Amino acid sequence: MSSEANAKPDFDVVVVGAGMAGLYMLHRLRGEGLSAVALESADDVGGTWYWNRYPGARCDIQSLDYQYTFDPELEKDWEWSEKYATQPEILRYLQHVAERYDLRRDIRFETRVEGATWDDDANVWRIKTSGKDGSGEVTGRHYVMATGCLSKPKEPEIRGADDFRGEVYVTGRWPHEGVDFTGKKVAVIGTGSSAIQSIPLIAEQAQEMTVFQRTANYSMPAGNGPVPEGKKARIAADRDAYREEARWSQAGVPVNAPEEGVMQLEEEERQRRFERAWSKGELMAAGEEFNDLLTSAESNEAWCEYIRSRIREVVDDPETAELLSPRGYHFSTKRPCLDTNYFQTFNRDHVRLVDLHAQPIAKITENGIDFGDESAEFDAIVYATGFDAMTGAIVAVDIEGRDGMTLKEKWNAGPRTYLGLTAVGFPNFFMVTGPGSPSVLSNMVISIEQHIDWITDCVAHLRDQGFERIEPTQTAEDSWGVHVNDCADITLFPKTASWYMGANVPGKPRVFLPYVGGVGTYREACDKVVEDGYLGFELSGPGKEQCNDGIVNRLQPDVTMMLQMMAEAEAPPIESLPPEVAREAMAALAEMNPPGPEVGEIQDGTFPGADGDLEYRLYRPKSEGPHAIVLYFHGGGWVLGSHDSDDPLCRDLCDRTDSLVVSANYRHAPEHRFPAAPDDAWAALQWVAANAESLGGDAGQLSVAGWSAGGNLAAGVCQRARDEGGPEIQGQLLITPVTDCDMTRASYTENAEGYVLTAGLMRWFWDHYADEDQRSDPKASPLRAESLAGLPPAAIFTCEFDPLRDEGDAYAAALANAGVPVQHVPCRGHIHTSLGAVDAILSGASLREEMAKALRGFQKALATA
Ligand code: NA7
Repeated sequence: MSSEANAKPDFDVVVVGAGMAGLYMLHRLRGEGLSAVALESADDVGGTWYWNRYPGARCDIQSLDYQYTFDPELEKDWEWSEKYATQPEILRYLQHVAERYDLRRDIRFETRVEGATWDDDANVWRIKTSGKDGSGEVTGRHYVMATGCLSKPKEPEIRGADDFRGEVYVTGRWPHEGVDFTGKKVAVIGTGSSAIQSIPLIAEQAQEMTVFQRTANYSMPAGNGPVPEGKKARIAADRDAYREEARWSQAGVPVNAPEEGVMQLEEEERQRRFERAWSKGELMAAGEEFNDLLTSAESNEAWCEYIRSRIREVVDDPETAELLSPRGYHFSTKRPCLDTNYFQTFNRDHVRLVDLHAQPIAKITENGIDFGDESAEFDAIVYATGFDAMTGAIVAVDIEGRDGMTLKEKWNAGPRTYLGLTAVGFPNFFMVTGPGSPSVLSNMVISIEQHIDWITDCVAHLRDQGFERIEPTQTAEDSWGVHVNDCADITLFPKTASWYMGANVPGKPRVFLPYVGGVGTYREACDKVVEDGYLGFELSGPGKEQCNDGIVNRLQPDVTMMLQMMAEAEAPPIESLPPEVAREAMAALAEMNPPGPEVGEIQDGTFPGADGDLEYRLYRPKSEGPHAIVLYFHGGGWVLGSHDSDDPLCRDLCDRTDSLVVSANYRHAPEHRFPAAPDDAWAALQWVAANAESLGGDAGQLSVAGWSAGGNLAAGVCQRARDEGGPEIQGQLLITPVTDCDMTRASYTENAEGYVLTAGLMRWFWDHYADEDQRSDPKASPLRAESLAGLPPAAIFTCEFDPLRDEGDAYAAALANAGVPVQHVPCRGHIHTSLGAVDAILSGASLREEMAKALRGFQKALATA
């Protein structure tokens, strides 16, 4: 399309939608002196709350939280009548907002957007509309889709749906005049949130009601009633603090952060908390009691079973109760619900539940529904079958970007965005609560306000700085996608075929759509992007260009969380402590770690070190022996640590490899400086090899492993065994090992501070451990060995944010050069301490499995040799 360069568009911003997002967008833009129009297909404001007028439609975030927070005066002005407001009340609220801020004058109602095309010469969006005023075109410098996450109802996808001659209703497009079901035979298809809210009320009127259920849902009693006084008082006491807490919370509502997981609690306490969560009537109540519902399948299942027990209590017929009991997916991985008398409704004689797994719908006929071997007649069918969530409404409009590609084409294999706000190829285009942002996993109002504020500030900044366009870089978009997946992958969410995964719409790519890292973390990322001069964006305008390319979140999400917790604890740096105090601190830290998996047996004992007895701990698998043996050396810079500090990792390796793990201690510096540790490690190797059988192991299947300084010792014993003709070692697993005393490598500078193991701490370790002139001895710096040829196969794990990264990489490269089979695993987004943090750093779990695989591989090599 050609056009006059830099033509002045009709508006600074064209917004699609006049729901909760569109209204606030208009208000903010006006405040910044930016011209804007909102295009809305409905004849009034309200969005979701305009369309979803089915009986029983309510919010299920408390009204005191589910409201705008941008203006304290607006809050003072409005009183909610219930804990969970009904759709009519929320719609009235939004109409009140539209009036209060005189927003309607900037909204074109009954105007549908047919398509939008970016004019790359003029830097404007050309938006084609149709509607009550005929078809037309509006141009805008910026184009904002404020179309909502759940606004495009999903097609029924049931054969014969068009044949039915009776009344047809879709919950998401309910008639404004309401529906009277009195005396009617009604079918409801679907048992999601909309169905669960509407079924009890439709049943009040209907003569007969049949509910067709494909998947039972986890639903808790809403306990609706007057606005809770406690919450009201809390907000009244310090409104600003409360709202600010919401903005930085996990889900946009201030909640208590629990410290315990479900299974950590005694049965009685667990039950007490289950009951408290159940009776609270809040979606997030269980999350306030337990910290691992979204990460531990076992914990989640315990809560699910509790919910099932409550369903059984309510539903009279045991078979119906069982059918209504959700199974086969984790709580919260599909949107859970709050209800009022939902399960009780199935005790009514005129209400029937059909299990679609046992009796699938064959087709819809003129008069009713054929399912299983039955044919039933209905006067009305209600589709409560959900939405083409998060992306549906956005790609429903043909949005054509810079290179003629549509957003739909770009998202063919799943949505790709930067921050869930913008997309490469689509300059000056913004999505409110788009895929890749917290959106549906949060209190939408808080997320909407955050996005609108960000977009408005951005557009104002561009104007003030003389920029005409903004577009994210490919690096930024790609790495945001990686980060969104990293966050999802440590939760149970991706295990369930839900609409969060796009799984409810046939043919839709299976991609986890929202950002699960939390509202606060997300806000921090968005703020950082701005603070860093629009990191990851290209900005340009007449005579000027700017691009601060980069990545906003490079650490694994749980590593970030761990670092934040450590920063909050404000513990003194280890290198500032005397060794004995540092050891106590490390032991205390180890006590706080999750214990790691159960193994068959654990035995403590002593073995003869190079200069006196030393302790070891043996981990025996549950299976029958004899087992392959892994001799393990703990980390701690030759100064700290013990078989206790690395206990969870040893359990994990034992469990995953089905090998006997012997964690052998060694003397520590500064009391016993170099070469005490390598001498003890050597003694341990000989002792284990000589006593393999009596330990229950197979001497022919002996590998060594170690983390950090322990990796250094493991590498060292491999060299010595080679040089001294045995014992034979099948393989070496080196986890972020120390391999060299050279502290000038780039990783020492890049990761000098902020990632637990600091450059200063490494210096402290070396100073305690070895004299300068001893450090280049291969026993201290295995990388400096004259030759690395003939060493056992190695698996080397190095972490991106570790001062030791480069020397681990160098050792892997040097071994490979020397002809040693090497598996080198660079661990993206990890720090020195993350791999051993079993059950604490869940993003390390797949890497721990890789380690185990490597160890098993060493054994297999022998078996097939
Ligand atoms: P949901 O939560 O997507 O629920 C839709 C329901 O309809 C769900 O039980 C589906 O079963 C069922 N469904 C969908 N398609 C079919 C077909 N073809 N046959 C039978 N059953 C079907 O949408 P809602 O409107 O209830 O709630 C949406 C959100 O709005 C809610 O989470 C809140 O955030 C507000 P399935 O589970 O896919 O097996």
